[in-house]
Amino acid sequence: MLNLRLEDMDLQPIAEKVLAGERLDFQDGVTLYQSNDLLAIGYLAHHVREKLHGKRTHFNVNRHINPTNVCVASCKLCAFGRKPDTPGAYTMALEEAFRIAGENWTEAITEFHIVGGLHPNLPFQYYVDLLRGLRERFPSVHLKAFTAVEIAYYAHMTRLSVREILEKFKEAGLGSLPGGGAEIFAPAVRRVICDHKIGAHMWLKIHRTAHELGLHSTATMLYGHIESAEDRVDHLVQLRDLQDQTHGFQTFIPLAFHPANTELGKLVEHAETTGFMDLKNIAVARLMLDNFPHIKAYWIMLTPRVAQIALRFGADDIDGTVAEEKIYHDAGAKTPQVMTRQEIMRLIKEAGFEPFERDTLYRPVSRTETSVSVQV
Ligand code: V47
Repeated sequence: MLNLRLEDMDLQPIAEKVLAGERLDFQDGVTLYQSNDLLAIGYLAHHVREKLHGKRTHFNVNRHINPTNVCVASCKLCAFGRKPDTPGAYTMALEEAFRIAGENWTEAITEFHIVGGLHPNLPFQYYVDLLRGLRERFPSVHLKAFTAVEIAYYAHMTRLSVREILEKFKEAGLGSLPGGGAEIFAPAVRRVICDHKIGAHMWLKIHRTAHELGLHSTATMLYGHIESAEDRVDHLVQLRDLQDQTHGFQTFIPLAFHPANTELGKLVEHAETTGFMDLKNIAVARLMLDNFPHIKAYWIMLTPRVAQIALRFGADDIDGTVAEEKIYHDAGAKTPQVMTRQEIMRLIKEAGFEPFERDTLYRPVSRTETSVSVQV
């Protein structure tokens, strides 16, 4: 029996379910979001995290590559996308992308995380060649690339099916899909924050298809703008339902909305999310997503300080070294753009956990001074 003191007695039946290993329902999710008893919620989430992973805390050595910020969509939530030929718009030549991929190669990277805008003129072959070229040059690096939104756009551009696009990418070296573009599934919110993006049905269909093809993926949720507690719970439950069917999601990453330089920032009453809200989202996710192996505290978005505390609120993953993050920094993030392995391990150890370097598929990575290998 846990030594849990509740201040909010509405949490009592939820605590009993969690301790008995029972699934929480929609109303439980709303109750958790409405409660201010953060320590009790965190305690329960930590209980689940410890049952799954003990003290193990995952991280990886990765690099973000954003080949273009040119984007035909005008999502109010985004500060990254630019219209073609406007100030700040860029598109990397393939050779440039390959050069950036290999820049400052001081620690062997195990993952490239590749996402970009919806460019109106880049041919589909550019993306295939990007994957193929990276695989040839960096054969040991896992390519986690293209959100469901990008996949849907390439299918629309080429008139190929989503499955065909994914098959072509897989053949060129795609290893898994990142979780971006999910935002909040509720249509009324989506209409305001990302009007031109695919809807929930399509986002989920693309991840389902990826899972059917043997690709793993991650899932995100953007919170802290105009969404309600019910919208967040609906989002989590839709992800949980798909996961029950495919088991293809590895990780869930709650993403805090950063308002600077965005249209949505002007519509939102408050400024940035608070530490309280960030920790609550991590903990509620751990409690609701009982079939997701991992919950990630993305330090770029949370700050290293809050991400470290999130490890006691249900998170078992802190993302990676990242290198050159653009999406959040265009939206005003004050965090550094890179952390070293040593810095990440210090954060984890200081909080009483054991750092566990993983590859994208959560297999252990071992390093010596001169080499890196993944245990399969
Ligand atoms: O889809 C865009 C979000 C996402 C803003 O898969 C914003 O492991 C806050 O998905 N404020 C892209 N959020 C990043 C992403 C991600 C990050 C880390 C790890 C993984 C993973 C995926 O960033 C977008 C959108 O939801 N975003 N603009 C903004 N102003």
